[in-house]
Amino acid sequence: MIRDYPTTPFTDQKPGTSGLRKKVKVFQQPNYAENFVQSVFDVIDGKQGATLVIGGDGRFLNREVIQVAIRIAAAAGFARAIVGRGGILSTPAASNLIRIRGALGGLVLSASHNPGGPDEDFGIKYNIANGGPAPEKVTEALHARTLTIDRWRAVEADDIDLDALGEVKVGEMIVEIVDPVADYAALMEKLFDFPAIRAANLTMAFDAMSAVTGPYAHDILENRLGFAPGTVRNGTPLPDFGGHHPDPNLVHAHELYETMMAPDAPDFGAASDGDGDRNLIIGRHRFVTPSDSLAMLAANAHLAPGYKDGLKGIARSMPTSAAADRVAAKLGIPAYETPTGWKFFGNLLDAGMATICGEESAGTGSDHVREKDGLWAVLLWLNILAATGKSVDTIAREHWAAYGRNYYARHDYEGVESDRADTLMAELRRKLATLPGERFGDLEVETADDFAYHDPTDGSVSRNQGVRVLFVGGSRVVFRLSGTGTSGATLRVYLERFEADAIDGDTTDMLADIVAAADAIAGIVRHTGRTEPDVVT
Ligand code: VG1
Ligand code: CO
Repeated sequence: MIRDYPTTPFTDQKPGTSGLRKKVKVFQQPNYAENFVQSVFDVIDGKQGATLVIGGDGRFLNREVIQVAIRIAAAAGFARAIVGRGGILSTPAASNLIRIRGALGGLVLSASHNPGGPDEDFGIKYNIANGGPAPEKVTEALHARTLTIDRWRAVEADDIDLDALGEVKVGEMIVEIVDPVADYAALMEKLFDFPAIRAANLTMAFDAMSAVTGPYAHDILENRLGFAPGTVRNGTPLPDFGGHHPDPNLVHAHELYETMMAPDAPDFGAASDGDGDRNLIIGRHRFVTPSDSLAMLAANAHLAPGYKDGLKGIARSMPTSAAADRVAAKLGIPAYETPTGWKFFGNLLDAGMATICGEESAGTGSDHVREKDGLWAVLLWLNILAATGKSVDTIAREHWAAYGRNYYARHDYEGVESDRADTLMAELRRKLATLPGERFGDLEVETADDFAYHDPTDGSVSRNQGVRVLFVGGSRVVFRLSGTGTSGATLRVYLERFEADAIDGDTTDMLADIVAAADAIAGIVRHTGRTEPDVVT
């Protein structure tokens, strides 16, 4: 029996950088999640007889929304829903399942690196048949639908047991509960040389941050690769991530950083985020910035079986440092610059134009799925360490000696009043035309613009993707507002300086004049009242 539930629109269901993210309390309003899920199904074609993948990062509300989504999917005509056991699927594992099972798409329930729990964040994202986040034309249609929706439809059925593997029927739809790890781990075994990693006898610390990668890391790192029990820390997914912020950076993964800087540090350290698509890489006594990690992975990827034939191209988001571009130039392959957010890489990957992609926010991945992939990056690093016999520190230093070093940092100003942040950006945009030629200390502005992306595969254009100010000599500052927050605005300021020879500098010292210029240009202190960023990554 299918039942119609009358509803009225919510005006705040516009997807951001990566799906719809709101406070749990917002999602708990009657009809809120239902409206969004129904709106997704209302704007996509081909549901009759199709397969849908559903899974999430295990955060508070995950199971409840999955049960509802199953009933709405059954009413929408799907023939099969594939759901991770316990409602668990990491974002890259969901992407893989969509691809290998020929699904029409998938619902990924996550607010990723945002905190979880009854007073924190929840999120829903729709991924399309290639396994990747829906592109803007889909999210725009979806948003428009949320503004007109007047009913959602669901089959009348009880909740199912999400913890029992196997198949059950909900209405006419088969729900298949699958092991969330098995297919993903098999894919990793194909891409990387597991015997070589095993034989290298490396030591490692992996912080799963009480989020979704725990079961994946236990199976892949400890069971399949033979790392010592205890290698995986915080390996059980918790609905509130143990009260922590599952964002793998030097602030929120501070304990891992301490471990890796200690005299008895293991060879390799890594962490992942809420939904398993990000990675933090820290070698023994050597932190690697995500932008550098992308460049180093690209330069050495051919050492792993999955990439032995080389790369077709490298893509990075605009705020990500240009270190990867230098690798692309040396390899004689194209480099692409896209707006922030993984959805912009999908077309390049589908077209075979890029093999490896990355973002400064600790996201790297390849054409093996259509999402960024935290454990993939960890395994590629391990494969490179095993194949070369070198330490992370040696690989980093040799890389900088060969390519020069892009000193890089991101300063985040969180919880800024939205009006003030908007005013800052508007003022900045107004003065773009007059910035070239202006001097800030020793820095002279060469060009300044508001980044617009012209997708080379489908001709679509995405404007207003961040203000970038380039200085003579290759230094740069980028300003944009976050599209993943759930309260107020977050101003992100991306700072970069290239040095061909001085590779041993201290990042803070090397960026000091650019930090000063950034404030002089944008009036950060004047607009936000903040004299220091909340988070430096
Ligand atoms: C942030 C990052 C961006 C990333 C996005 C989703 O977006 O900057 O690089 O793709 O989060 O990552 P924003 O708009 O807040 O800057 V995740 O791990 O939350 O799916
Ligand atoms: Co994430």
